[in-house]
Amino acid sequence: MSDRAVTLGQFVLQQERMHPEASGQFTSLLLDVALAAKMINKAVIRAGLVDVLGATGTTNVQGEKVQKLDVFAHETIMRVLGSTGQLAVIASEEDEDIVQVTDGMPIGRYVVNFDPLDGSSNIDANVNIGTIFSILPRLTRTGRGTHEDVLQAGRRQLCAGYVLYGSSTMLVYTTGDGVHGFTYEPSIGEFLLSHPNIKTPKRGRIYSANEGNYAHWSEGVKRYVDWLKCDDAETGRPYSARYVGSLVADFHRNLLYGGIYMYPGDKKNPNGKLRLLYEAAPLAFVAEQAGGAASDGTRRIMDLAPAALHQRTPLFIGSPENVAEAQSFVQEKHAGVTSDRRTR
Ligand code: AHM
Ligand code: MG
Repeated sequence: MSDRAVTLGQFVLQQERMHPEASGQFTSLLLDVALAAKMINKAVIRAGLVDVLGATGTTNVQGEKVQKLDVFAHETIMRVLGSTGQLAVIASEEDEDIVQVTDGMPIGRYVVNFDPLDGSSNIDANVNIGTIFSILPRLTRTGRGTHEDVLQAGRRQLCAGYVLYGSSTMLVYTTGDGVHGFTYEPSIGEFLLSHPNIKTPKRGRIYSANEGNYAHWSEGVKRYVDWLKCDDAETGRPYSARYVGSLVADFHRNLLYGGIYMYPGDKKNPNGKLRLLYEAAPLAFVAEQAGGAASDGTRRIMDLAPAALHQRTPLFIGSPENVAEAQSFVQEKHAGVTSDRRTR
């Protein structure tokens, strides 16, 4: 590790010099994402103070309108990215339809899909939440961007990443050349390189799932989770359960420590809960670039071609050996634990 602090801006310029095929336009788009992240971070860290500082109804003491944080995050990203002239179209988890560039504004070559504030159930409890983003090249050639531009398979992504609002705020991204993490230093307003070239362990001893859904899971998923809890010296089981309930937080911890996050389909929701475009595909790009894997149980997430904007997908993501094991259970190729050894 060098003893010089490197800002996100310096780092992306340096990367651009090493990879001249990356255009300056694209670099500044990534910096715009970082700018929106700083604005959202400012709101997130003050969220608990809204009542203390005397908000009345929907207005705070400065007479400003108090918005729900997820709406604020959505509008901030739209405002920052929507006016740069670099985008053809934007899609957000918070918007039912795509958002095209306003009439009269310059139209760019890129598409951004994002989840403005993921982990919504944790917002009011001061628990980690995140922003997830995915940048794609547009497919159509002229005019404003369309659904076709937004609905592209994950492997077409140029850049993807997330911002984690936590004990420190971090921005982690990949452009297909490794995964790099930056920690926000609020006193200078910069993201500083803190985790260059992140590699995830081949196998980890953490599993993250909402086990409250156990009764609705398929036999394969039940057997897999039962198996994770059995004693086995060779694979280091039983594994530890860790579940924040914010995908970005659970994913980030497992990326660093190794392990698997899963949100399988179940009897009620065969495609699970998570969205392919805004959650699964961008994190799959990051996972793979860190040496990990991401699957829907049978297929690679990056190969899934979305048919609808808010399409959901089952997700198994993390260390490659763990994900491969999960797949073999889901596909019923692994017998797992016999019924008398089942934990329930
Ligand atoms: P959200 O986009 O409404 O926040 O939903 C996605 C979140 C993920 O962050 C998290 O992993 C998952 O939903 C938690 O779901 P559950 O509460 O069913 O465990
Ligand atoms: Mg979400």
